[in-house]
Formats: sequence, C-alpha cells, structure tokens
Amino acid sequence: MTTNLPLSADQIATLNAPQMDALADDYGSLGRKLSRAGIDIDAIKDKVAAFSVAVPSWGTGRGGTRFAKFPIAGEPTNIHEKLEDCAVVNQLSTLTPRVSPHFPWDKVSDYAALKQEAESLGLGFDAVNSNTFQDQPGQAHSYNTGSLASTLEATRQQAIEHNIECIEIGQQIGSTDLTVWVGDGTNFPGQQDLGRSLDRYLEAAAQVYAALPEDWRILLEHKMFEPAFYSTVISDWGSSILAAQELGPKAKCLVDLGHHAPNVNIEQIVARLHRFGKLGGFHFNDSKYGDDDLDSGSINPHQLFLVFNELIEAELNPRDGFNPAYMIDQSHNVTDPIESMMSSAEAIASCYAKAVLVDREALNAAQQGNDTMMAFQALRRAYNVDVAPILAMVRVEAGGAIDVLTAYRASGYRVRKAQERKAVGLGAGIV
Ligand SMILES: [Mn+2]
Repeated sequence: MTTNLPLSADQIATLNAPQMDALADDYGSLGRKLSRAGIDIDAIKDKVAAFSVAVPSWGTGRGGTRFAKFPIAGEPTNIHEKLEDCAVVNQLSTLTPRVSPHFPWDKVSDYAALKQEAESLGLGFDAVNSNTFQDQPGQAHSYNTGSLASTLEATRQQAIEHNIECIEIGQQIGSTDLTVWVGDGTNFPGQQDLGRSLDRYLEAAAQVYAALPEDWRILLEHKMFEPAFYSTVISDWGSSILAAQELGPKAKCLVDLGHHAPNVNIEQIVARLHRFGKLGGFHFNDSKYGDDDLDSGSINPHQLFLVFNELIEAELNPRDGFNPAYMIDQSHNVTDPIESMMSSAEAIASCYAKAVLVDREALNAAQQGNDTMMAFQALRRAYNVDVAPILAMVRVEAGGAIDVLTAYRASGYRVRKAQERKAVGLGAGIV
C-alpha cells in the first residue's frame, strides 16, 4: 500500500527531539507516583494507546451558527481535502484513525478508490451518517414536513431510500454502523399528533433496519430540540431506547453530549442504556447553554470524566457486548478545525485515562459500605492525576507529536493549503 501522509515523520521526530528528555523525566516521575498506589503506568499507557475516537469529515470545515459562518483560508472543500486534514489530526495526535463520513456531502463516484485513498492516509471509515434534515439540489421531495416521520408517504420513502443508499455506500468503504439523526418535530403545539408522528418514524425506521447487513448496527441519535423547538420525534434517551427496542437487536442508542436538557445527568443515561444493552455510540462535544457544540472538555471536563467512568464500568461489565462508536461532534466556529480536533481528542483521551486510573476495588468497597466520602475520593484521586505524560508517551511511540499544537503550527500545513486550495465562499448557517 502506498502511503501518502501529509506530514513528514522526520519533521515530527525533529520537533519532538528537544522535548524527549523532559518527557522521559515526567513519565518516570508519574510512573513512580502511580506505582506507590499499585498502578503500572505502562499498563495504563497500553490502554490509552488502544483507545481511539473517530472524527467527522464535516468537522474539518469551519462550522457556523444560524447567523453566520466565517471561513478560514485553506479550508477543505471536498472529501479528499477533508481526509487529508483528518490525516494531519491523526498523524500528530495518533488518537483518531477513523473518519465518519456524511452523505450526500461526501459523495464520490468511486468508493473503492475513496477507501484506498483513506488507507494511504492512515485512515479508515467509521459510522456513516445520513442527512434527511436539509434539501439537496434536484431532490424530488422536500424535507420541510420532516423525513422518516413526515405525513407525506413519498417523502418518507425518499428518506428510507437515502438511508439504505448510505448503508450501501458504507459497505463499500468498510463501515458497519449507520447513524440516523432526524430533524423531524414540530414548532407549534398541535402542529402534529405526538403519537402518530412516532408511529410513522418507527414504521419507516423499520424499513431501514430491514436493509441492515448482518454485522451492521443502526445508531439512533436523539436530540431534545432544534430545528424543531416545540417537540422532536426522537427527543430523549427514553424515546430512543423505546424505538431501539422496538426495531430490534441491531438498533442501538447514540448519546450526543449536547442533546439533553441543561444539567441532565448524562453519565446516568450512559449507565441506563448500557444496562439494557442499548448503548451504541457517543458524540463528544461540550456546552454551556444547550446544543452548543463547543470543544470537548472545554466547559465541563469533570462531566466528561464522569461519563468515561461509566463507559469504563460498561467496558468491564459488558452486557450483550460493548462496542460503542466514539466520535467527536463539534462545530468549530472560531478556531482552526484541525487544532480543535487535536485538542479535543487529547481532552477525551485524558478523561478516558483518568477513568481507567480509578481504583474500582476501593470505589466498589466504599459504595457497598455506604462510605460516601471515600467513594467520591476514589473518583477524585483519579481525576486529579495529570495524565499528560502518558498521552504524550503514547503519541511519541506511535509516531505522533509530544506537543501537537506547536508541531502543527511549525509544520506550516494550513498556510500551504491556503495557497493550494480554492477559497470557501461566505456562507450562512451550520454545515
Ligand atoms: Mn451528534
């Protein structure tokens, strides 16, 4: 296989060289500290090295709000350029070896070639995402009445066929998951019958489910509001798990951190979904007010840690298997998307590492003995560990950068792309 990596391994190694001694020192020091608590730092490092999170193809472009989008020079304008940017994220951070594509945005004529192209960049494909929340040029039926839950049969049929087409594309590029999020819902009380709209969704989703190959899953992503502001058909984890249970064993729930009411206990939702074998995927981002799509861990890193604490519990106690599809799902409105995704991947892996560090024996004993303070301290001790040397060592051993952001800026990648790529036009709205 020919490799076509965007950054030179030599350059990354050269940038790492002056920091190697300090890293060895920090790693050794943390290793001694952890060993006093009976923890082998190399075992933690191996766990983190095996951890990965997918990046979405659309995350490589500057996002936007309902009001505006401010593009940057050198932004990607097609799937080939998006893959190249994802390869940069993975080369430096070594945590993001898979890309989650979105159709029809990432449509090409030859998917076997696209798969090869990704492989030459050190990438594979994760869950495919369908899009029935906006209209495309030349589309026969508008989604202005909804998609899988539309009252119009022809519109529902079109949405079903699009999802099946996504499965067919996914089979060609090596995916085994279809993520379905629909914008269906209402903006006025009385606009739709709340029961019948769910009936229509379930009937249509069952037809997509029937088209799933044996080893595939359909991941149902719920969202409380937006674009529908009064009611959403798959609004919460309750609707999601009921739909997944009705559809069958290949249907799982996908939790997006931003898709809940403020202050909802998301880690408990994770535990509940896992209890019933329905936790299929996770979209990472952060928020202050609602579905803000801010960078993972930028507002509430402790919540991210608590979510991972439940994910580790799930990993250690798999019921009906546990193989969640992890993806970064953010809108990079004011940063270089490559920098945001590298920074977020680091925040996510940090929380994963801290959750791995939790002394589960001490935690369980304190829980069983109703020693509230010591149960909390078991979590707090792990949360307080600075795991940065572990992550940096994982990256170095996999050919990545000790300091991902400095290495990225030193590479001059974006400046080069600004000269090579055609400019993105001014646009409104999220992409
Ligand atoms: Mn999402």
